[in-house]
Amino acid sequence: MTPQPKPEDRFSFGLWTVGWTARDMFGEATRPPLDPVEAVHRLAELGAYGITFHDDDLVPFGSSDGDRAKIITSFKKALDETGLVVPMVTTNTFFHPVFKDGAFTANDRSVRRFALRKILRNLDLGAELGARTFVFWGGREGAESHAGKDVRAALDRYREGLDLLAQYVEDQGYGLRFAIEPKPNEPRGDILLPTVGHALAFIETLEHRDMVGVNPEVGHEQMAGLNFAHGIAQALWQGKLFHIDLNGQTGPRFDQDLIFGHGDLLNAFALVDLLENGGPSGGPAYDGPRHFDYKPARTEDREGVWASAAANMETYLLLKERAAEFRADPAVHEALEASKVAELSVPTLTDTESYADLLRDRSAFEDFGPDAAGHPGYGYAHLNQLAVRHLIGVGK
Ligand code: GLT
Ligand code: MN
Ligand code: MN
Repeated sequence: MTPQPKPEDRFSFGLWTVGWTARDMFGEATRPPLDPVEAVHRLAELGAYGITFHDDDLVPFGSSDGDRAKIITSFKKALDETGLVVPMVTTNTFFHPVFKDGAFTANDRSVRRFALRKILRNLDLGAELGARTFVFWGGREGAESHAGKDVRAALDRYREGLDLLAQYVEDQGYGLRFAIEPKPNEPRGDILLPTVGHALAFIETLEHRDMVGVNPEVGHEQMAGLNFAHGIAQALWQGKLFHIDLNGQTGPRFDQDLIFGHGDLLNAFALVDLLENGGPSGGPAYDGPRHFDYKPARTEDREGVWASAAANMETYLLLKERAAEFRADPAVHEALEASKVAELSVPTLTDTESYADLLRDRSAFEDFGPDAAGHPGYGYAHLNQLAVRHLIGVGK
């Protein structure tokens, strides 16, 4: 039986994903523009619960106030008709030529002031539509040259901008949280805050650090050769996984934005297992939206777009089923035991011990047998093969 997505699964899609007309660096659009109202209806029919957008995805850049109001009204009507929600909103600070050197970190100060105004206006819209998360993807915040960008000054300006926006959200009582989306490169040669780790470290320097977390994207970490599930585990560990962009990528290369699971499937399995079963008592470790940020391939027509949207959700649900079976399998329990996985949760010193006690403990060093302790294997190969068997569907 193929699992059917339901609103409780909390699947959401960017309007720019299913709405992508497939114009790329090398060729014209292969699909006509998609009306946001139609996107809302089709996504609701497919079982999604949410839709997200950049200001300019919904209201074209430069629209008059009158047109803007009309577009927002018809979009809200579609939301009311379908029950679809807007869990997240983001701002386009990368498409227009004015942002070619960045938004928060453009060398030109007037561009930075314009960017802040554009974002402030979009914060109002996000709050009006009930969004809980506001994403910042700094695609143009970066450089191709060495001396042209003072990185430390750029980080000062990035922080200044986020501090100002967070203060605004707090003063307005919007209840929005910010999520920074890292990416190592593309469109800039090098982008600032290139990985989850860089973003987490930067967040700690912010004035309103409690309301700022990360929005990691599968492909972006994998472009940098990193283990996505590990990055997510650290973000969870630091209480900073505010949102997530699910898609597929096959190793370090350009940003492929494939359907979720259509890249590194084993890491996608590890990720779903972590999100769904990695909580303290074996339940979900993350309760936010499962947001798909992919690009329907240029080869797909409109129906292919909806098939690909459905494929994202189906893959997630199938992996969730396989992960539940993996966790319930007695052979897996035995293997976890043999690999001493639970022992890692036991603190290395007891809570009454100090380093002085450790220094006095002869069994920890003088009488310890490193050769004997270094002898047995950990059995990870067997454990991983059990995961592969479950993933392939022959685990039972
Ligand atoms: C852009 C980017 C995505 C970001 C979006 C949010 S826009 O398409 O490639 O990864 O999530 O700004
Ligand atoms: Mn991407
Ligand atoms: Mn993304």
